[in-house]
Amino acid sequence: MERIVLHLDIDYFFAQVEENEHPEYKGKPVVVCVYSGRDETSGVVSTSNYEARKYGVKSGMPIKIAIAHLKGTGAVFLPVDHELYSRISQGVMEIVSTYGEKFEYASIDEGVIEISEAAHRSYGEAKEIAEKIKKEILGKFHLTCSIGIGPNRLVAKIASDFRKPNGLTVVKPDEVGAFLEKMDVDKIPGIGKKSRDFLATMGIHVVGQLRDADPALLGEAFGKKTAGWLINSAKGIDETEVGIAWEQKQVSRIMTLKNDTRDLDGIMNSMKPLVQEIADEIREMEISFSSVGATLIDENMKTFTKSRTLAHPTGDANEITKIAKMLFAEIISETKMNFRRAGIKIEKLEKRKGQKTLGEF
Ligand code: TTP
Ligand code: MG
Ligand code: MG
Repeated sequence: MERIVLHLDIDYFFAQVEENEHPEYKGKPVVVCVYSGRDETSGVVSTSNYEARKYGVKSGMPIKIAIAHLKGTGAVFLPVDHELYSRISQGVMEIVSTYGEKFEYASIDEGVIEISEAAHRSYGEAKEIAEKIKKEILGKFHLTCSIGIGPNRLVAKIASDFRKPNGLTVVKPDEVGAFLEKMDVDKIPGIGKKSRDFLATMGIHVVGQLRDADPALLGEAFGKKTAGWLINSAKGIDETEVGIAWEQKQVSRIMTLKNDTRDLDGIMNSMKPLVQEIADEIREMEISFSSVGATLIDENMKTFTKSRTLAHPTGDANEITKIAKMLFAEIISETKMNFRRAGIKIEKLEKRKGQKTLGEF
């Protein structure tokens, strides 16, 4: 079955948040820094706004070099405020997660959702969903982001990076080949500087060349498994599912109800297969959770979300049903409309049995 996947990446995330916090910085180069504390200007650039990037400032660059690039521009240098960014990140991803069937928190400023069903397998509808998401994030958080839509996670991610800032790029299945062909090979996530340089020695610079490369030669150079992955990626093939990656901080499922309703038992009945899917993932990933959330979206597409933190982490799926029911009841009691979509999520995930928590990865 063909899928439609949407990848969202917030534009110059930390710096954009700082611009919102300090409107007086707008228009100036803004550089967010990780200070090492050795002396006043030692450390590296975390990120910068687009004004600063015009002067060649980049993530990972020593702060001293950024200062030199920006001399005389009135640039602002700030320390990172992780707590603030992570709070805003969660708010944004909460919005994103309600628009598709499966959601994955891919990084602090990236979310992936599968929208095959939400978009009725139509790329036109998928694009409308993307526009709505952008509008909601701009309205609620004053942040712009860039979105890519494609038949899988790989293509969607590359597409999200294609036009930045405030981009929206849709790549339909029959456009994948032409879309990737002329890109430098390091546009493929996972191909870093080392692989890129090595491929260059084989005369492979762009994705089309990688796609058409001799599998045997690539196998000799990279090993069979990596070679297979390289060629598949160059063809734009990626079978990985949304919502089962390691780094995710929540597992969520959402669906459209058969009829618009505010009947609690009816909603809970519809939730059974979703809870089952979440329970399967809990088992597969050997995780426990300590927060459960419920989302209802009414006839006017207004979203209501509530969540509850447990006293102790658990892996028990019955807890999900119990708490979700309570949360749905609360939302219903505080509203008057019927609901069109309903969803459940678990958060604050940890590996079970004394294994590392997800946060440590
Ligand atoms: P990115 O999405 O890579 O970058 P960005 O959001 O700043 O810019 P854009 O997406 O518009 O190109 O990273 C997200 C955040 O992660 C970024 O705002 C700061 C942080 N970060 C670092 O701290 N160090 C790094 O080297 C990178 C790449 C990002
Ligand atoms: Mg970003
Ligand atoms: Mg990012």
